[in-house]
Amino acid sequence: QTPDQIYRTGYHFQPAKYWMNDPNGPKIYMGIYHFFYQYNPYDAQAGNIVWGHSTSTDLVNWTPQPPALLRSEPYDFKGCFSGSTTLLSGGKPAILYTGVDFSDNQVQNLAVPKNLADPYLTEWVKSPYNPLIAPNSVNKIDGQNFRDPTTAWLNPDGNWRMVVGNQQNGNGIGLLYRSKNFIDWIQAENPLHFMNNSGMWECPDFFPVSTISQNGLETSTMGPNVKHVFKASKASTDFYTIGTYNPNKDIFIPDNKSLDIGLGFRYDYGKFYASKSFFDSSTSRRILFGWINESVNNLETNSIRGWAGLQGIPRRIWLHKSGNQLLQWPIAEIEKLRMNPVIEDTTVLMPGSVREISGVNATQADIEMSFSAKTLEKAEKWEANWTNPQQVCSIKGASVKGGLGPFGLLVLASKDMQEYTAIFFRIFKGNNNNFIVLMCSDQTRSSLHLPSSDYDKTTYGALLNVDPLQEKLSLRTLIDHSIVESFGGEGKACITARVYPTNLAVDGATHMYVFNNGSQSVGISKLTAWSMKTAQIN
Ligand code: DQQ
Repeated sequence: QTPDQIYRTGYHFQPAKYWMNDPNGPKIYMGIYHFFYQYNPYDAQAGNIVWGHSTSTDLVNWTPQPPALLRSEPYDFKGCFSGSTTLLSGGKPAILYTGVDFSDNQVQNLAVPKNLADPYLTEWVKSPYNPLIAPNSVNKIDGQNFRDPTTAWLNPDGNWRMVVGNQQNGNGIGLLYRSKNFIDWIQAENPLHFMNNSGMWECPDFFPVSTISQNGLETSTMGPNVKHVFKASKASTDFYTIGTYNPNKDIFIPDNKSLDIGLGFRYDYGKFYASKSFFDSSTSRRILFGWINESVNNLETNSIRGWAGLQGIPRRIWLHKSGNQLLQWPIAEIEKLRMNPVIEDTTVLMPGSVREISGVNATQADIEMSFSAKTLEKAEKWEANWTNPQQVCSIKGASVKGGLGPFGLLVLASKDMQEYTAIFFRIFKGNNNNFIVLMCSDQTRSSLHLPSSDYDKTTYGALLNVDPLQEKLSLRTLIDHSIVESFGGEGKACITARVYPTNLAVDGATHMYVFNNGSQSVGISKLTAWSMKTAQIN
């Protein structure tokens, strides 16, 4: 392995080579999972974008297929940008995608399988009616900001609906369209959702969630016990908001205005963008894919490596029983890659202690654990001016001595612990006798041999809605060479980081530790760490 290939992952999705960005149109058809992605077939940089395509029977191992959409027509000659698939009547798949035309305008197009009897859907045919929707002098849509059609849903009035991302005067907008035949689309008077001053909304996603079950719902499901989720991607972040969709009035109203797009929950507080969900009818789950980009701004590096961009482990998503937020968890199938578990019984992490978890392949692993504190006496005070958890994580990194925490994991660490990526919690006292739980992923001691000028080493942070007096504080972390993907509080907050550890180059030089830098001891219950097998990916 050349030094640069050591960062290639073992069980995260990526093409055999070159550049990948957004996930597009995941779905299941005739028992086969299909995954499409924004792909540059010539280079490890963004550009020449087509729809790459792979298939799978388990969402873990993937077989490459020929690209589904190439740049071939005047309406998509400059790029086949993001979009979605919809299963039409009789389960027939259809792709809606954005084409960048000869004049650099973004237009919406349709493609359908050439042969519906082929479960691998290797060939796609572009509609003779393309472009279906284009900016013009009547609709006055800005052709630079008009892209990424959602999966369509069937309204009780018998017409399809779908949303296209847009921006007008700096306001983020989800334009709503209606169609009877999936070809003629009429713009609704009002957008499905918008937010002033929120910038271009890329890759919108709109789907129902059940209020009474963890099962996913087919995208057109409406009625009692159903809420809707609207997601928009902006400023390198995927924001979602939960609310009510009224199909008669065609409006979506968030339950809580203060948790609207840009203000409230994010799918991930690290690297995870342009995500797309789909309903897996074979297992009744809603599953989410998201793009994890590189941390490097130096384009030469991507070229030398010959690849750039990964997908997060597909996540099952469902509504938390509070109805306030979603929960996310790596799909269960990934657990079949687990081997040689190292199990630690309940232990206490004394103040200032560090303990190695040995016997695990520390470059390709899956760890689950939970922490508990007997008393919260030493919890520090949460300052009133701390409004941004990410900032608090930056001020109070893993190496800062605290009260209750920081405690957590040091992964992709060197033996001397000069280099590591730290995922940790910290519990603070709020003003109303409440507790505030902070989850952080600290990259300041990661990728030590690489300059911060070229590498993004941002520290990430999120607040976790967990009551440490009543509940255990769980952490699951997936480590895969250059990815650290963490799920806190049973999936209430996720943080994904990309790092390029120095020590990975040396066999067996990578280590993993649990640590407690607080002045109060914490208990660890149920720590299990597995080495992960390598999946067959493309
Ligand atoms: N990536 C695509 C666009 C989308 C953006 C182009 C989001 O369709 O808006 O590759 O990352």
